Amino acid sequence: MVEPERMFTFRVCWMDDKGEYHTNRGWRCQFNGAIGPYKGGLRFQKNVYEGIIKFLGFEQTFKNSLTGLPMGGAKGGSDFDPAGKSDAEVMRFCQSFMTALYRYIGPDIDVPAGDMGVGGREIGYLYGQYRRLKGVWENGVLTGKGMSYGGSLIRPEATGYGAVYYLQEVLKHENDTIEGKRLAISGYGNVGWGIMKKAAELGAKVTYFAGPDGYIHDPDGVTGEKLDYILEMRAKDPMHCKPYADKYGVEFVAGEKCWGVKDVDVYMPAATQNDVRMESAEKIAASGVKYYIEVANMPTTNDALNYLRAQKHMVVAPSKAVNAGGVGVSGLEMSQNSERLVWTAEEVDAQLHKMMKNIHKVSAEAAEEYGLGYDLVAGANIAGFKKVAQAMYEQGVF
Ligand code: 2IT
Repeated sequence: MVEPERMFTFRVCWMDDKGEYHTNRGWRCQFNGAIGPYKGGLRFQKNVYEGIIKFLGFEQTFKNSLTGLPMGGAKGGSDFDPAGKSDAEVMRFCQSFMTALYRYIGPDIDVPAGDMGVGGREIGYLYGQYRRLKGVWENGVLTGKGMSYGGSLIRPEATGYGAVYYLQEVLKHENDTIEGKRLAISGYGNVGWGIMKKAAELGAKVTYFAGPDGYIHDPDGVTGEKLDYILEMRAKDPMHCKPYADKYGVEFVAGEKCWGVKDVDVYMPAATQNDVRMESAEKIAASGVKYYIEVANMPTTNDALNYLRAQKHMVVAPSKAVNAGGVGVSGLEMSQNSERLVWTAEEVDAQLHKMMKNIHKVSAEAAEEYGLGYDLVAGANIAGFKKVAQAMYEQGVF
């Protein structure tokens, strides 16, 4: 189970707008296909290498199992750096990437989606090339598609919304509610933005958020038109959040993360892996804040996570459960594609909500069953593992 079923590397050559050629590396890790077609995102980021794709594929296997839907685990991507690239350059890169990958994927084989650096635009170019090469309408081959060719409503918001729904379940367990809660998050990408929006809808607010250049403290919370401004700011320059502070006259602390601030109720790292290391974990524990809800894939280093889990006053929730609503709605997109139907936003949102409640429930029950108390980290691992292990045993050694 710790060995990927297969993992491959491929060359991706593309031409920039000046007519110069570039060569990047692409990867796809088909980690485990015991419970369904391989499923997981593609990440385009300069720092990507095999190790990142492999850990993401491993985590994806158990996350997908937790959703309750029939999806195996996979991950892929490239060390292509999308920063500063034109639309045409991104298109040519995506076309070349798909030319290398299309033989190995399909609606019943492996279904990629987005991750960091891969959004609706990239999925569109990737799908266009797949369709051109195969000459069939198989839109179930990718998820995160645009609504004009088989996308699902709520997919862009699903990860952030799901994370807040999961948080609500944790609060309920602790006889607490979401109203009035102040959240400190990192990241204001697709996922962070979804958290901001859903939190505001439910009477909570994100009062701190961190970006690559530092963190923002907005005591009134990111709500209303500020949510639109976040999108605008990100589209212009994804590396800086300081413009938010300049526009709204709030505090900006350069070069720091908001881990350790005391005037919040919940921490939600929603940026990227290894965001919270031991030094930050110590500050978080000392702050007295009770809830530490991971959102990004493995945002906490192992030592830091063990340290936080050992804090008696804290409740810690793991990313593979908290962020599973993203791939969960990808699973719903696959269902819609095979039914040739489009569900309403209300329908998808209701399914997402139900899924997140169930993930929390089966995690809490699994931990309880093994005498571990309310240990959501262990519970998610156990619950996710069991189904995959069962399927592997029943299918025999191969
Ligand atoms: O980390 C993840 O779960 C994703 N990037 C989403 C994967 C998917 O197939 O929707």
